[in-house]
This record gives sequence, C-alpha cells and structure tokens, in this order.
Amino acid sequence: MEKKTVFSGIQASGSLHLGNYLGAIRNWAAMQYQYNNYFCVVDLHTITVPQDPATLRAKIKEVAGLLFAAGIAAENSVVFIQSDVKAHSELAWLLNCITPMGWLHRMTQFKEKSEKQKEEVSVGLFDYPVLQAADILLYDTHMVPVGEDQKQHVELCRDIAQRFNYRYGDVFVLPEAHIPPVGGRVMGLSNPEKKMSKSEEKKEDSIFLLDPPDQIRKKIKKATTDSLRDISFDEKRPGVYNLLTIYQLLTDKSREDIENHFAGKSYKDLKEQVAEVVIESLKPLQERYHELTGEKGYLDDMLERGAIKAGEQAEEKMRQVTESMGLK
Ligand code: ATP
Ligand code: LTN
Repeated sequence: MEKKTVFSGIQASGSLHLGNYLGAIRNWAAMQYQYNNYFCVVDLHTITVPQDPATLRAKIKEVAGLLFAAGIAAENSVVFIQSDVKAHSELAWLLNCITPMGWLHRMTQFKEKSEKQKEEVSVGLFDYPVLQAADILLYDTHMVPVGEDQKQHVELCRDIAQRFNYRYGDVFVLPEAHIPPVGGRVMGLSNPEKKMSKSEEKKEDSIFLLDPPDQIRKKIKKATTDSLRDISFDEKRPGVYNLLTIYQLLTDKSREDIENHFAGKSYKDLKEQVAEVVIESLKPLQERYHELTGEKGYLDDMLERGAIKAGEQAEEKMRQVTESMGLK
C-alpha cells in the first residue's frame, strides 16, 4: 500500500518551547516511519508580524536544527525552509483569488493576534491561513499533525481545496488535522489560562527546548498553582493540571498512577519532579542539537537537499493547478 503524506509547519518567531515539542514535533518524529513527510520552517508566515532580520535568520536555522535534533530524519522526512520553495507564495496568490474574505474574518487566531497590533496589522497576517493552505495542498497532504490552535486553519484549508476542486476539477487532496489527545494545548507556566507561545513576551511563561537545567528548575518553581493542596488532574485548577499533564506526557504513566504517586506530597515536590523529568527528556535533544550545529555545513546541506525534493513535488503540483485554472 502506498504511504500517505504528512505535512506540517513551524514558525521561526522565537525559541521553540515545550508546547511545540509535546503538541507537534515529538509526534512528527514518532509517526514519520509510517508516512511520507514534509516538515517546513514557515519563514514567510513568521514575517506576517515584524521581525528583526538578523534574529530571524538565526531563528530559522535554530528551528531547523531542533527538528533534526528531535529525531526527524532525512531518510523519512523532507525538512525545508518555506521561502526556498517559491511555489508556496505562488499558490497562495492563486488561492487568494478563490477564497472569500468572510472565511478569513472568522479565523480566531487572526482576531487574537491582530488585537495586539491594532491598525499596524498587516495584510499578510490576515492572509496567513491562505498561505498555510498553499503549504499543505502543494504536497497532496492527507494528514496535518498540529496542536489544537491550528485546527481551524486546517479546516479552512479543506474548504479552500473543496472550492477549488468544485470549480476546476479534482486537483487537491483534502487534508485532515491530526491533534494529539493529550498535549495539543500545553499552557503557559505563569499564565495557565493561555497556551504556551513563542511570541509571548513573558519569557518565564515558556520552557524553551534549549533552556539549561537551572533555568528549567527556576521557571517551574515559579509556575502558578493555586491555594489548594491535593494533587489531582482537575481541569478547573489549570496550573496544577498543566504541570501534571506535562509530567504525564513525558513519563507515559497513567493519570491514576500519577495521582497515587503524588498523594500526600506538596506542590514543591510536584514542581521538583516535573522539572527533573523535563530536564532528562530534553537532555538528548539538546546534546544532539549542539552536536549537529557544531558540524560545519551539515544543516545547510540538509536544508538544501530538502528544498530540492520539496521543490520537485511543488512544481509538479503547480503545473496541474495552473493548467486547470487556464493559466497555461
Ligand atoms: P507563535 O507564538 O509565534 O504563534 P507558537 O509557539 O504558537 O508560535 P507555531 O510555530 O505557531 O508556535 O506552532 C508550531 C506547532 O506547535 C503547531 O502545530 C502548533 O499547533 C503547536 N503548538 C504551539 N503552541 C503549542 C502549545 N502551547 N501546546 C501544544 N502545541 C502547540
Ligand atoms: N500556522 C501554523 C504554522 C504553519 C503550518 C502550515 C502548520 C504554517 N503552514 C502548514 C501545518 C501545516 C502555526 O502557527 N503553528
């Protein structure tokens, strides 16, 4: 049987954090053997809000390096940078011309992100989900593994693909979002009512994948909890619930075992143990990252190979798209 195709993207808008790892990257690495995979550093999405050029350049490389460090392997997966494959911008334009504005007005992420920027908000930020649809549709993607926040964007992509197919014939595969049952929304440490996010200004809110052990201990020690005592999976107590969920995801223990383990213990114990589990889980990834970024030219070579492979598939799809629309 032919393997199905997986596509997912990640922004270079800051340092990767535990939410990106547990909600996305770790699952990409685990499922890569069953599928054909494309993983893309979406730098064109990143510039929909202002970025400093030198920082952006460095972050693009860092994100790509962390994907490989997390175990995504070139034998199974094509890893590349979005702006290296021009077809992404080109298809986004063509899809713009069939996407109703009303569909984009409904996107909750745009509403949230644009609130911060008020009248400075760019056309690109509004159009962001159409570029995302282009990313996905270029590769005949069946599955899009993402965190919960991206569900609406993948559904929009499906609607755009359906509309296109209805007008121009069966060109696009209809993709589906794949969201992990636990870990799809890791919350911030200081504000557990909001998801952990790269672009969050308060840096102690997130555990970054390259944080040294002491920093991880410090951040978790300061995490918001509550004034109660018992340690149980109670969604109404988001701080403790979030710490327990992180512990669950990294130890693979059942909720019942975890509650028994922490029975009679204090929040201090909980925080110390969560910190140690996080430190141990990130250790191999950090070591691998330093190893591969220490090897001169390694990352650039991998990304160049990725761009060539992705580009071939994308060009073939663009031929079908432009022909079906009457542009060729
Ligand atoms: P930004 O803050 O710039 O929007 P981000 O941290 O939300 O960035 P993205 O690059 O947008 O990160 O997301 C990469 C992947 O990580 C996506 O699949 C997204 O759904 C997932 N993800 C992001 N934040 C979390 C989180 N807190 N919990 C689980 N998954 C997450
Ligand atoms: N919008 C996504 C990043 C992203 C993406 C994609 C995810 C861009 N293109 C294609 C899946 C498929 C985000 O902010 N996490």
